[in-house]
Amino acid sequence: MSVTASPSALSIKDLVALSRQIRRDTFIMAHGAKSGHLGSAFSTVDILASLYFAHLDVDPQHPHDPDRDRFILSKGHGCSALYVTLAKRGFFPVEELKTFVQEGSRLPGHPSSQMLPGVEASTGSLGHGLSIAAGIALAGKRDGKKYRSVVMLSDGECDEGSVWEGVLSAANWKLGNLTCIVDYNKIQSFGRVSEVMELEPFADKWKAFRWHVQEVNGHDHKEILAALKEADAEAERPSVIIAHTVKGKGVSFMENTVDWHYWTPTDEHLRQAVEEIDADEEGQTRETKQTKETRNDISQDLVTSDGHSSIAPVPSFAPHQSRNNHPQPPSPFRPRA
Ligand SMILES: Cc1ncc(C[n+]2csc(CCOP(=O)(O)OP(=O)(O)O)c2C)c(N)n1
Ligand SMILES: [Mg+2]
Repeated sequence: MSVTASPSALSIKDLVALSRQIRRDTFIMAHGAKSGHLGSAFSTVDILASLYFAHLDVDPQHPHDPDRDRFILSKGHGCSALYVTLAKRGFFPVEELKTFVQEGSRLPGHPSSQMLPGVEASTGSLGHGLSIAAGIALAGKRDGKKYRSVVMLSDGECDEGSVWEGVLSAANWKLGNLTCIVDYNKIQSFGRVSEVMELEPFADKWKAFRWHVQEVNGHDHKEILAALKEADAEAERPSVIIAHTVKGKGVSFMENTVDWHYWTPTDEHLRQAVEEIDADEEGQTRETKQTKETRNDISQDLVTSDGHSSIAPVPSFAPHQSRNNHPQPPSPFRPRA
């Protein structure tokens, strides 16, 4: 293949450090833009870091290389973490993260493949990513290409009937070059998955559709990478990786809460989140030199010394506040104990 794999030999320790930076910068970016869906973004971070920095065969300098691996974030509402990951991987300038959801930006609240290099499909309307990825995999198989097609779904998205048409079709076409990751964070917009639309026995459903099934801790980079590798080895069956995750993972007040699907962070939330993430960095893992070189850290640009975001408010978005600045849900939507 002409494309180059991710920066080689990023250790698990590096990936842990990188994931923390992605969380930090995603929070800062969303705060500056007064944007929600942070819980959704945070459950995907360790998977995105593993994919883009240790697995996918992509080259940011040649984003349309016909032999590249494809990744589709079907749960497009969680795109803030994808944008930060793509920027850190070199698909577009890190500086551009400051334009998130501004008028005329290439970084809207749901990602568009027409705008930004590295975004393979325009998503946001849930239920379509798997079928798009299956179509890409089918084309690759017919053309004798070696690339893989990888897609990430959310668990609430699996309520869509179209997902199961894709599941049925992919097995029928023996798409061994297709990997589907489900971000199984157990929460959807206004409630817990088990209360809104139970998915269990989830793994058995995929098995019944003749998929190769693995379950992992979606915050354990080692497990994620091992599962991605095992999926690659499947010749005839499409693979699903059911990733058990925590919505809002990494910031204590967001973790496993329904509220943080839509809530937008205040200055105080920003201060607390950055403090927690930084404390985690000092307390747990030291960054290696390689990670530092890879990260193109935007944090210094986006945060002033008192911990506040330096992203300018977005005046042009004021008339559309309801789209990106959802009111905080009333108490009935508070998570149940
Ligand atoms: C077809 C469609 N219907 C409804 C929505 C509105 N919507 C946005 S996110 C979401 C569900 C969020 O829960 P989940 O799918 O589990 O995603 P998570 O944020 O937990 O990863 C819904 C219904 C949508 N984007 N697309
Ligand atoms: Mg969910």
